[in-house]
Amino acid sequence: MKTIFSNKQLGHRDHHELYNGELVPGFETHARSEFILSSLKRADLGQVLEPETHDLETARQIHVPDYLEFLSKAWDMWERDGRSGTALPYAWPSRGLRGRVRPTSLDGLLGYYSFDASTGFVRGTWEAVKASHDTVLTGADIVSAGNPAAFALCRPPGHHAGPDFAGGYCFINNAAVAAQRLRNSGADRVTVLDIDYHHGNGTQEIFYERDDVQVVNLHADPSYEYPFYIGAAEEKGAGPGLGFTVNYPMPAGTEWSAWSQALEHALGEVRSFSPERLVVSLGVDTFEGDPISRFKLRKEHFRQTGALIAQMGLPTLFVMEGGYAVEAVGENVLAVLQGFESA
Ligand code: OKP
Ligand code: ZN
Repeated sequence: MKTIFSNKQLGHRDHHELYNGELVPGFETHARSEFILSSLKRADLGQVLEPETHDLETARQIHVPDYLEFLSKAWDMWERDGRSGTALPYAWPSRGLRGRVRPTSLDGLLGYYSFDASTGFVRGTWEAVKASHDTVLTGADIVSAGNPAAFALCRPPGHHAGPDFAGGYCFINNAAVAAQRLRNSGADRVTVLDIDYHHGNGTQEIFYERDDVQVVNLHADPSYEYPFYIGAAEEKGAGPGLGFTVNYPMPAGTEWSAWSQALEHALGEVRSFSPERLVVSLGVDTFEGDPISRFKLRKEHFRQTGALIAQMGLPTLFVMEGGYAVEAVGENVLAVLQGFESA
């Protein structure tokens, strides 16, 4: 299977995030993609291609244009203001605040267009975000061209980014951009299957009222885990989208037996939707050694996951999301992709 990746995606680096009351080096490091690349190359999984350069037209179908505009300018505004470090917000429009009025100052805008303090900007952030977006679009086009599968090695990840907000290390929602692109290329129904440890709140929100993109999430129960306020089983979509969002929240300590049962059930839901294309939001932070997660999957389980997904027989685009056990992330991702290919 072909992998798409650009070195520009490494330029989002040396950023910090708020964690346990301190600013610490971001868990979402550029080293993650380097470990993944070296595992794929060592196993000779297939060619690694540079993405084509794309405009933001598809992204504008799922994100608010002024949000995209802000992403492209946030760091420049920060620097022009004489600031250094990581551009992070410290105030958000919450319950009781209007939140509908767009402020004019940089600090106001940083909070207006985000929901947490783990998603900061540094000098190379926008170039990396744009390249990650180009990577996923190139991957979607490879699948549309008739390839059975492709791997968009996205970084920064995307599934927490909503129509007009960043969060959870995510800026542009790569998987959602891909799903929209596949729709534009003629697929009537597309499924996004999100197997990252964290709920893909951004993807859910983007497609919540649509019946053409099914969104299926397997994740840590938000009643104890980030992103906390979304991802319950009762959330099933709204309006024409009712029934096209499916959530499988799971308790801390979940092991393969329970996780794989949820996956089999989820795949049944996908089958009854009968999509023409599948986008997999691939996080391997369900790994037992992940530093910020509490599930217990191991490498052999990632292999089986890939094989189960392959049984769907759908043209599939894998889109990289989370996974923070940096030295294991390459092998775990490789296991999913090899499991898919060998099935
Ligand atoms: C992104 B993805 C440390 C706590 C966790 C955000 C987690 C984002 C996960 N600040 N912060 O879904 O893997
Ligand atoms: Zn995650």
